[in-house]
Amino acid sequence: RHTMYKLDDLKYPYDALEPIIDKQTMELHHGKHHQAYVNNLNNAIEGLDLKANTIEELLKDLKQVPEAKRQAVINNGGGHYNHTLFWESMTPGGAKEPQGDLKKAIDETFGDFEKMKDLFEKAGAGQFGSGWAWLVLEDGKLKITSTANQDAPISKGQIPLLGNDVWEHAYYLKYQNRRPEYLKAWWNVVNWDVVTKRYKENLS
Ligand code: MN3
Repeated sequence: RHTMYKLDDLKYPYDALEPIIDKQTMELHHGKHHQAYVNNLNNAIEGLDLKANTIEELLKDLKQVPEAKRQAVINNGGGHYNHTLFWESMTPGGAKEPQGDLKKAIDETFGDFEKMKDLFEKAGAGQFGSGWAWLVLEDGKLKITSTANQDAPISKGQIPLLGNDVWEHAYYLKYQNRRPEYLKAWWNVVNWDVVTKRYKENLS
């Protein structure tokens, strides 16, 4: 059995996140970079007999992928999964703060929302080279972390709630070398409704 992955359209136009993320960056990031991860993932798994039906099932159990193809699946499957979560976590004019139980858990874990954002920005700024900053659930607890390249938290048993892409392709046209500025501005386009929902669904 063999799933072909595809790139979904964004739920908002490429210019919807202006001025925080510019239209050209969105066009290239979604239409070229993410599309390339999907294409390369499909090439990597072509002809393989995999148990996985979904990208989550694939990344949670990488041992099902033959060793010769595994790094390509980590890179491109992770690229597909991480970016899908990234697009879904942003919207123009979304809820600007976490709500309800997630807000409570953030306050209990990090002190308050501002401290959580600060830790997240530090994780993103401190990730050497390309990678991601994350808010994840691990053993039912919130945690700020980062990953290199396209490594996906779900491959380490963590559940990603929110991730920001700190590859230069995500911000360089507008922010150039100023990654910390991009990380700070990015909060303006995060959709906390979606993150709060993801938290509820995964806490069980
Ligand atoms: Mn990217």
